[in-house]
Amino acid sequence: MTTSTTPPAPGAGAAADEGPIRRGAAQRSEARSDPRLDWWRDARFGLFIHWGLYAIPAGEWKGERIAGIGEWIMFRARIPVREYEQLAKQFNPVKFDAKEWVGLAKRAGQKYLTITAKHHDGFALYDSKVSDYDIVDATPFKSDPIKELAEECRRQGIRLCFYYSQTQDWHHKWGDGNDWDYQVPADEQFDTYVREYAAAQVRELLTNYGPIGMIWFDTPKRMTTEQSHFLANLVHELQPDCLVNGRIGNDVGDYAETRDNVIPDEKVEMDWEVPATINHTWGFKHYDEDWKSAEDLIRKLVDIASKNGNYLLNVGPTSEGLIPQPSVERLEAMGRWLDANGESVYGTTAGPLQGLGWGRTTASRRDPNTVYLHVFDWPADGRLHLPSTGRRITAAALVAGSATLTMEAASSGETVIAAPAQAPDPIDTVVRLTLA
Ligand code: H79
Repeated sequence: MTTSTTPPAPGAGAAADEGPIRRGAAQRSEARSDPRLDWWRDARFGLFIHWGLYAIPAGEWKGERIAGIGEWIMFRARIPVREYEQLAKQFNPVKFDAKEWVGLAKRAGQKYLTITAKHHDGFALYDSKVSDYDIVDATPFKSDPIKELAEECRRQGIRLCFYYSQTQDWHHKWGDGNDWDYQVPADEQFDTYVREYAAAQVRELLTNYGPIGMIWFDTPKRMTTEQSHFLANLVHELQPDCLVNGRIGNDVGDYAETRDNVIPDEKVEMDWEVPATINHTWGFKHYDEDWKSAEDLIRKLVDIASKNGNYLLNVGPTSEGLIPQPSVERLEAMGRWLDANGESVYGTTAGPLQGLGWGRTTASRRDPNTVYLHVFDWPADGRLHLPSTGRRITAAALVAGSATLTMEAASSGETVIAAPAQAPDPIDTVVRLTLA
């Protein structure tokens, strides 16, 4: 493991995904062994859920399709607060089934679930006592889906995590971002919003739903270093093991976040995660039907793992509470692949060979003698040419089905692995190497 990428420092800019990777405390060397992150490093794969009032317009406002990501419709169409908040009266997700959602994450092989407790529109998807703008007080549904998800996650062994938009709140007059209803809040007003309102909601989320894996903050924008520390400290006071992602801002998080949907070109020597969509939106849009294939998603997961990252893959349920079927099918296909090949992803870190044309490598975090080859492009002659890892290989075997493969050392220092003529798995055939 000689190569590493040092990502450029994060910009001070506005967009969530400005700069290639938003760093956190994770970049500091002592953080790399912080055992609080062990479950998350082992997990490699999580489910993101963007769900809120924006699922009702689903990308369309007053007969017009609004460009951009679905959960941004209030901003893009400059919908006045008094008008947008009326959507709450229609939010009645009678088909919501916590067991089904958590079961999907489970079947997909995802180990954590991060749901929007509050997105930029300010609507709380849980029973908040510091606001009436929440699913229990403002909707005919009148019940708290987060409570049900917390219970199901506990039952099914999935870590529950919360997305919380700490900077932007287009409903709160001192939150950031709504310049069509409100004056831009003064620094003291924004500070009051962060320290009183956002903090009170974060406190509720960490007090009322049992152990929480992580709080996923977003778009740090105008957050000061003091404000970032204030919220991160609050999280850690309430639940010391709860992680804070890099978008808390000012390098205060426990791990780094890349830009939305952007996978780094090279391995990154810190704890990091890619938040990503299966189609192009986070919140449900009824006409976004451009879904990435299962093959693409599986290879992205492996690509990310091979560079030491986590994949947080999103679904946007409908206002009725259903996860779109194309998302379900793709996640299930990923789960089937992971059922057979999971040992090459879970509990792994970046592999010793980077920049391979035909595939990727991962390495066990616990067993220094186990390396995995992920073969995306199967060699036409069935002979896999492996550059030297610098270590002697004592055995090679397929992970799925466990057939042993024969090897020969080539004069170039390469190892040639004799493999079946046809790719056993056209998406990614995994070979386990045992090193001396
Ligand atoms: O929650 C998801 C996004 O809503 C959030 N991050 C992910 C995880 C996010 N917040 N901000 N951004 C992403 C950057 C968004 C920029 C855009 Fe736009 C929103 C591009 C189009 C709509 C801002 C508003 C720039 C043009 C219009």
